[in-house]
Amino acid sequence: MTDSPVTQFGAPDAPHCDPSTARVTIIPAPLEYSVCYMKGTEHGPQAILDASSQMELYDEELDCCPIEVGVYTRPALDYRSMDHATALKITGDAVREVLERKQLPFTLGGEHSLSAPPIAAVRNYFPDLTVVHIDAHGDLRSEYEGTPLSHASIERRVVDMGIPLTEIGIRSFSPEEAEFMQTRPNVAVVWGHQLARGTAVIPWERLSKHTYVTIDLDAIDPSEMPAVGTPEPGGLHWYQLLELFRGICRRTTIVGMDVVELCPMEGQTRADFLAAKLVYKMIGYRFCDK
Ligand SMILES: [Mn+2]
Repeated sequence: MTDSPVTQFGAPDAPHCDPSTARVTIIPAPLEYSVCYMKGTEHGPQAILDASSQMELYDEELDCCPIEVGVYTRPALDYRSMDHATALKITGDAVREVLERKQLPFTLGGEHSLSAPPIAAVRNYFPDLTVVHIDAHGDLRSEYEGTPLSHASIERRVVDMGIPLTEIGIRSFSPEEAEFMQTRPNVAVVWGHQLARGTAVIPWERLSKHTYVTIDLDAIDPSEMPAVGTPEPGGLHWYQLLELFRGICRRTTIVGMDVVELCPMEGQTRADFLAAKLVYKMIGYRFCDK
């Protein structure tokens, strides 16, 4: 363990973090404005970076070191003394810079509301974009607690952008969201209970050539991922999530992704480590799966 905070994902054994040659840029986004239950997700990105320094960098499943594709971690976005809308704007700007360098933007949250600007930025580059949203919650409210920028409305903003949306792992849905689904928006939902019972059919045909994947860590079962602001029972398990993500990688090109809502808890380093390892597995499947 080092005392100083880790600044590069996978450090200290990560020599492959040159920003000019990297294929992935990690964007730490410690955003926390509209959190409604457990607070602390602003510390999520740093906890992931810290835990990443404890990972082995060889992937036994892929028989390679995914870090070698080049993974640069830019300095964390600084939201201090900024309102929520401005914070979202600079998040989108950061993603745009990464896209201009022809790299994959990988944002680490922070609360889920941060996903909207990256998705909008990526869609500007890839107009056929579809979004896969892996989460316990539908996040389809038109607004929540008085703001349309809320983490609980993030996927509604995706629908507003006219982007086809596929939600997976959902097991917490409000009456408003159920009513919204009756309007037949361009949204498909794979429920948590269907995954648990083995009756889920993933609508792969909805994926276009280019896909953005957003993973809210509360999609994972709280027994494995306790450190989230709004835990829900009955979630995905580690290998189930990996298989799902790998399946997406095999059918479409992922051009942007994020992992959000880690809310580090005292004594729950397993959760930080799971998040870090998930990020690394995602990079591996995206770039190294033959
Ligand atoms: Mn959620």
